[in-house]
Amino acid sequence: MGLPISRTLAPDGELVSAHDFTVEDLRGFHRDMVLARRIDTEAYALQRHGELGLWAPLLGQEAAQIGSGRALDPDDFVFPSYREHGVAWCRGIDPAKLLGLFRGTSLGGWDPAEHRYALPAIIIGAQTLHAVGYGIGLTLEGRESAAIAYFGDGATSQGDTNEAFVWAASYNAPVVFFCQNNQYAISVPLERQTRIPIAQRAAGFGFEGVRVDGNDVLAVHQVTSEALRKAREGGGPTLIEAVTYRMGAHTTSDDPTRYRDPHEAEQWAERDPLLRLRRLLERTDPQFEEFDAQVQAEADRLGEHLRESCRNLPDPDLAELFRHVYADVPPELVAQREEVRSWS
Ligand SMILES: Cc1ncc(C[n+]2csc(CCOP(=O)(O)OP(=O)(O)O)c2C)c(N)n1
Ligand SMILES: [Mg+2]
Repeated sequence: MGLPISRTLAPDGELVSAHDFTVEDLRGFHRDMVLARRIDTEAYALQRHGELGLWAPLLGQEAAQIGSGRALDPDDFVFPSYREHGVAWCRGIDPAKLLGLFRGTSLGGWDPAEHRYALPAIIIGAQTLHAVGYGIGLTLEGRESAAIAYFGDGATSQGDTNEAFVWAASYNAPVVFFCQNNQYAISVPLERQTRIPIAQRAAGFGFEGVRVDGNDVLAVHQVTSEALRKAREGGGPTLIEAVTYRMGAHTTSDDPTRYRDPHEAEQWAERDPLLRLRRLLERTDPQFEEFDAQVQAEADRLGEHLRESCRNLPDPDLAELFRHVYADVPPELVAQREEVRSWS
């Protein structure tokens, strides 16, 4: 039983199936993954220094996010959850803007329409419905672009996600459901979510499901490009299950040593998405060392930018909390807002 896993680049850096990426493409993936990891480790450290309230690390999921994020056309629209910092990077969002949300200084931080990247959904699975609604809208307007929803393995148990699958199938919506199966929903392991591979569920809803090695940036890019192309051309939805691993904690408030066997993390460390592309490039690109040095210097500058921007984020006006809720603010809220204002 089960679907095969698409793979192009094996953990040891050997190519196991064909691809038509140029050396420049491969270098681009390397650069993006290194920078995505730097955004993540830098933000994690900022939280530990008390500069952020919380951070949801992407560590280990760089290939899933960069491979899929770089497959998007400018006009496609992303509906993310809270961990997709690498996809946000691909959409041209200054990572310093992601920090505002986790520092509590911003309710959003960017214009979703400008970047075609919605604000993160914290309600598990809710964004899958938003993506389908948007996708149906695309069809009604006769536009040839696609929506993509990012969610986790745990989200597949959520009612919203299953409703989104039904609607997407019924309306043949141009939506790619991109599930990062990172093996855990906080402390709950994958076995508790499903008895069959997640991708296999798509068949029951009436559309295609594919499994891909989520730590193989090349295969993820290939599979996502194909699903997006199909969606834009009227071929309907696809569920992609990117099989990966959350190498870090669920968030900075979580301690995975309480529920995970440390050997498991060691095994996955060997399948590190950055390491396998590095192994390929070291073997095949004579100028890689020089290029990599430039990327590391760029990562250092990005880290500095993040630390500096984080500390300089302006404190919000607390009364902002009362905006964006009612068009006409009711008198009791006006009274509360004025009380809050009087504190500062
Ligand atoms: C509707 C809802 N229920 C519960 C939560 C609490 N919660 C936050 S993250 C999470 C686990 C989600 O796991 P998964 O979908 O695998 O995504 P991951 O965090 O692993 O990326 C839960 C249950 C929530 N945010 N929303
Ligand atoms: Mg998960």
